[in-house]
Amino acid sequence: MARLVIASYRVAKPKRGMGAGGLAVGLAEALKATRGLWFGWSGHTVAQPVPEAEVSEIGGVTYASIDIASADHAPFYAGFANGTLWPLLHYRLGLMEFDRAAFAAYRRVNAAFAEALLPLLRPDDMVWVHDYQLLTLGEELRRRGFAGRIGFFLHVPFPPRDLWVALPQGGVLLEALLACDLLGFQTEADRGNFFFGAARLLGLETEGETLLFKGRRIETGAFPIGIDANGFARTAARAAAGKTTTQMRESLADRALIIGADRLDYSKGLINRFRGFDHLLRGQPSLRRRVTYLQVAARSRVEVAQYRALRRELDQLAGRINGEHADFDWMPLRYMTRDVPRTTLAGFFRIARIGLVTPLRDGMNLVAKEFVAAQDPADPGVLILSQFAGAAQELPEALLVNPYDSEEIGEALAAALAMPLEERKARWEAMMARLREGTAAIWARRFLDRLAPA
Ligand code: GDG
Repeated sequence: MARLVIASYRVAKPKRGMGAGGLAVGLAEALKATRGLWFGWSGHTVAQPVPEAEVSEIGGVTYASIDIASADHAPFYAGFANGTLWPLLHYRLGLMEFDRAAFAAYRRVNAAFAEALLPLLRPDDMVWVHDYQLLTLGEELRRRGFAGRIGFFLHVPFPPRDLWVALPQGGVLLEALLACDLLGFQTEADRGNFFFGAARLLGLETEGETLLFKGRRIETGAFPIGIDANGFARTAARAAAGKTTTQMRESLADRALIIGADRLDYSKGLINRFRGFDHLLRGQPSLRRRVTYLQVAARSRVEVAQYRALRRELDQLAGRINGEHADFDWMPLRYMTRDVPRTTLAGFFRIARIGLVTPLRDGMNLVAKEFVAAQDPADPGVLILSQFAGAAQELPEALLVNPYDSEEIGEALAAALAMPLEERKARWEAMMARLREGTAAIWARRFLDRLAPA
C-alpha cells in the first residue's frame, strides 16, 4: 500500500491523556499502517516563515508543520476561509463577505503549504487533502510537479450552484479542485451539488460519478464520516461512573437533562434552539422545574466579527430565558462558553435524557453520533436532530426537526420527555447498529480504497 500523506489546516498530534476526536481516530489506523505523514499548520504565525517544515516522528507516524506569515493569516483564516467560504458553504449568502486581497492571501497560504510539502513527498505517495481551508492545495502541488494520487475531502456541506455562483472566484476554485483525482463529500446531496454545479459551470462531460476535465478523470463520491462508536460508548460508561458526572447528576436533583454541545457557530442554530427551549417552558408549564438544559457552546473563531456578535446575542437570550423562568432553587438553562473535556462531555451525554442537535446546516455533525454512542442501552436518551445535518441521513430514528421552527423544537422536546422506554430503546438500537457499521476507520478505508491507484 502506498504511503498516506494527510494535509489539513490543523495537525492533530497525539497527546497523552487526550481522547482524540473524529478525524484523528479515523486516520490513525491508515497513517500507522503506511508509516504515513501528517502535514499542516504549526499554530504559529511569523513575519517571514521559512519554507521548510518542522518534522517529528511519533509512533511511526511523521508530523510536519509550517508557520504561516503573520500578514497572511488573518485574511486567509478569518477572511476568506471563515468570512467567505464558511457562510457560503453553509448556504448563508447573507453572511458572506468577499475581498480580493483576502482571496489572494488564501491562495498564498495554500501555495506555501505546497512549497513546504513537496520536498517531503515521494512519487508514489497518496496525498489526502482535508477541508475548505485547502481548496487550492492540490492544484499547487500539481503545478510544482507532483503526479501521484491526490484526494480531497470536504467536511462541510457543498451548496447548490445558484449559491456557489455568488462567489466571484467560484469557477477558479472548482477548477483548482479538479487537480485532484477523487473528491469526497459527506452526503450524496453535497456530492450532487458539487458534481452538477461543476459540470454545468465549467461545461464538463460526465460519466456516472466521474467528471472529465482536460483529458483527466476526476471521481466523486459520498463518504459520510463516522466515529469510533464502541470506543466512545466505553469512554461514556467509564466517565458516567466518575466524580464529575456524579456531581452533575446530584446537581440535577432528579430533573431530566437536556444537553447540547457545539462550537459557538451560527451554523449550529443555537439561537433557535434556545427559543425552542423557551417554547417548551412556556407551552408546557407542567414540565417546568422538571428539566435542566445544559448547553456547552465552546468559543470558536473569536477573530471573526460574526462569531462575536452571535456570542453577544446568545448571552442575552440565555439571560432572558433564565430571568423569566428561573426560581430561587432552579436554573432552567445552564449555558457555558468554556470548552469541556471530551470525557466529561461523554459522561454528561450518557446521563442526559435528550441530546439536542439542531444545526441550520451541518456537513455531518459528530455530536449527534457521539450522543447516540454514549447512551446506556438499558435506558437510552432521545436524540433530537436537525433534518439539515448530514447525520440525519443515517439517523432517521432520531426525532427529526426543522431547526428554523423553534416551536417544532419545543414540541420535539415535549415528545422526547414523554417517550416510553420501549420506543427509546427501539430507536436507539437502530441508530447504534448503523453507527457501528460506519466508524471513522471504515470511513477512511472507504475513501483510501477508492483513491488507491488501480
Ligand atoms: C466539522 C463539520 C463535520 C464540541 N464541544 C466541545 C467538544 N466538541 C466536540 C464534539 C465533536 C466535535 O467537537 C465537533 O464536531 P462536529 O461534527 O459536531 O462539528 P464541527 O466542529 O463543525 O466539524 C461537521 C465534522 O467537521 C467532521 O467531518 O461533522 O459537519 O462542520 O467531536 O464532541 N469537545 C470538547 N469540548 C467541548 O466543549 N472537548
